[in-house]
Amino acid sequence: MSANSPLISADDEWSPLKAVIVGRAEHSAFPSEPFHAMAATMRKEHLAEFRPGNPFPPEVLEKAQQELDNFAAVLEQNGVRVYRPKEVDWLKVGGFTGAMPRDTFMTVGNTLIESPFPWRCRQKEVQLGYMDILDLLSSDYCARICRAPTIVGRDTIYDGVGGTNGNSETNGSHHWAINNSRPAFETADFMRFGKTIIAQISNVTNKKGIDYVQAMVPEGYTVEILETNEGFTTRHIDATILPLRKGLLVYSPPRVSEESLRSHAVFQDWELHPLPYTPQPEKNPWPPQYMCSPWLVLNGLSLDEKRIFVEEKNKEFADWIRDRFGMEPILLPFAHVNSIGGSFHCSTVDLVRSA
Ligand code: DAV
Repeated sequence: MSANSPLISADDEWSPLKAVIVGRAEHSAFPSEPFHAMAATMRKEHLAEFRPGNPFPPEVLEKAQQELDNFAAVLEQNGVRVYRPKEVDWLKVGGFTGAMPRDTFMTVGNTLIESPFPWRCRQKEVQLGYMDILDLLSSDYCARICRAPTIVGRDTIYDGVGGTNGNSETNGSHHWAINNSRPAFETADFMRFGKTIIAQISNVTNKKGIDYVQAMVPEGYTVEILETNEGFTTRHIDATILPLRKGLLVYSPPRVSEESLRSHAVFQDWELHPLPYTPQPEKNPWPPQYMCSPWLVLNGLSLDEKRIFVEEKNKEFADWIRDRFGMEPILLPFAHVNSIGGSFHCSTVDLVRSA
C-alpha cells in the first residue's frame, strides 16, 4: 500500500469521506449489564428489556439490516469505500450488536483507537466482528492500530458504584455508573475537530479513559473535556453537538451551553447554533426507541461540508439546515437502526477523510 493512499487518515467530522465502516444488525440483542448501569443510560419505559439473552424483535433487525445495506450502497454510489464487519450471532455470545461501530473505534490521523469498553457485553466485539477489517487496514504500513488493553485479573469498573439497590440515582456522591479504576470509554464520547479532540466524561467514559486516548493519539493532537449538562443519562457526545462543516456547529441547548463550548479555543471563531426547537418523542412509535432520545436528530454523518445523512422523518431538521445554512441533507430511512441504538454517526466509523 503506497503512502499516497492511506487506509486510515481522518481527523475531523466533515472533510470529504473516502472510506468508512458501516455496521450490521443481524442477531443483535439488548445489552445487559448490572441494573444501575442500564438504569443510568437506557430509557425507563424499556428498561426491563435490557436483560441477558434477550434479542431485539426479529422484524426490527431485519429492517435495520436493510437500512444499513441501503445506506452502504448509497455511500458506495458516492465513491466511498465501505467496509462491513463480520456477521456474528451476538445473542449466542452474550454480546450486543455489530451495528454501532462508532462506540468501538475512532480514527485520529493515521491511528485507529479501539475502545476499552466499560460494558462486559461489548468487550469481545472487535475480536468477533472486526478482525478481518483490522487485517486489511494493517496492510497500510503507515497505519497504527491501538487495540484495547487487556484487563488483567478481575474487571473492577463497577466496584463501589451502583448503590445497594443497584440504582446510581440513589448513590450519594457517586454520579456515574462506572468508576475510574481503569481506562474505560466508548469512542462515541469523543469528536474530532482537527488537532483538537473534544470528549465528555459520561456513564460509559471515565477520566482515565480520556487520559488513555491522549496517550494514544499521534503527536500534536490534544484531547479536551467539554462540560456537558446531561446529568445521569449521559452517554455519547454525538447527539449533543454536530459540526455541519468547519466553523459551523449545531448543539443541544439542554445538554451543553454556548459558554461551555466557547471556552474551548477551537470554537472561538465558530458559529455555534442551538437547535431552535426541542425534538419531541413520538407517542408509541414503531419501531420503539429502545435506547435513544429524540436528540438523535443530531447524529448525522457528513459526506462532505455540504452533504449530510439525515433520517427521513427528520424533515424539520433537514429543512432548517438546508434553508439556514445551505446544506444538502440526504434523507434515508433509518428508523429501525435508530431503534437498536443510534443513527448514521453511531453506525459508522470514518476511516479516511481528505480534502
Ligand atoms: O441522546 O439518546 C444517543 C447517542 C448514541 N450514540 C441519546 C444518545
